[in-house]
Amino acid sequence: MKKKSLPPGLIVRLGKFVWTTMWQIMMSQLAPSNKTGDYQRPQSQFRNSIGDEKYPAAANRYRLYVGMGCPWAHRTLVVRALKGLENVIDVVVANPSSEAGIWVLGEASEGCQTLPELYQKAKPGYTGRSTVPVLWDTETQTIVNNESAEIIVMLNAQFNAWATRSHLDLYPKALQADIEAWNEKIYPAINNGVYRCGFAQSQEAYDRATTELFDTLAEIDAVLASSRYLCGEVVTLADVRLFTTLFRFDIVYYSLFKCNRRRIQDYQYLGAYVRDLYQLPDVAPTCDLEAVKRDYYGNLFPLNPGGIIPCGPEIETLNLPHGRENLTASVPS
Ligand SMILES: N[C@@H](CCC(=O)N[C@@H](CS)C(=O)NCC(=O)O)C(=O)O
Repeated sequence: MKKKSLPPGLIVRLGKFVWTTMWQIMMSQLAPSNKTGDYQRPQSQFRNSIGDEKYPAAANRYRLYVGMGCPWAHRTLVVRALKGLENVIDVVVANPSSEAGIWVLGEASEGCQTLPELYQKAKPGYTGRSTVPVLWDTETQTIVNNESAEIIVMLNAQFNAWATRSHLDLYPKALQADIEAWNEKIYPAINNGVYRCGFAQSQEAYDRATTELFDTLAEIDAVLASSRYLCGEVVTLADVRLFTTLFRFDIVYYSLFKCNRRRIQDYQYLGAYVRDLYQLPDVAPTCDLEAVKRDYYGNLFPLNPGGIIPCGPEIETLNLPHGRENLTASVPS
């Protein structure tokens, strides 16, 4: 006897409806968006500073909690490396748990196993997101700051008494206006822009984000034709902030976030610029290809439900000569 089955059109319609509804619910958890479907990143809530009366600069008092896949946390690791603060500020690495959707500490720390526990310890009843990076004060047992843009300014200036590269100023007074102008352009269009592409919940939001992203990359590529770094001859925090996004671009944003008009290594100047930054002293060890792939492909379920981690790309090309030395002479040594 012939088995009765549902008409195929109905199965497809039902499947699509259930799948799309689930996708929208999960996306709104993962990525809060505004009315037009644009991704909006929540504000960081701990905004104190090293140098305040409560948090004086000191060696081996403050600690960073980071995730190796995270571009925001990566900024803090790059500045710590460039300044030579490895023996001054300790690092605890957290890993994302795909089941629980939280950061789990690689080693128990301050009596906590997870990042949400650490946030609760800092502020009982805290209801915001528990994000990396975190700058932690071991003395008062609290979070000093959880905003990467501010943490890197502190790491650049407040620990020079102990830094092995204290002479390197990544945020010099004379360039601050220029650096801030770049930051204002690069954050929405590139740093957060790639997330706006990947987390877009409508075609219009995606189109807007990709247009802005690739227009800004083209603009920067043109500047880098004659300028070694964004603000001229010296590497600054603006470059660090751009670098951690560009390092991930061809690895995950190009494919997973659909930023696939062009790869960074296909740009005439941006490709070499990324190699230049990657090859600065002590920066390469902060770049963890496997963690980036694992953290993005393994944990953003609505974007990659099968959890398959792709085999590529190969990134050995980052070690190839960049040929940008002739643009200037001043590189941190
Ligand atoms: N504004 C923050 C953003 C940090 C951030 O969004 N970190 C992500 C990892 S890449 C995170 O920890 N997300 C966990 C969550 O949102 O629950 C910064 O730049 O420090």
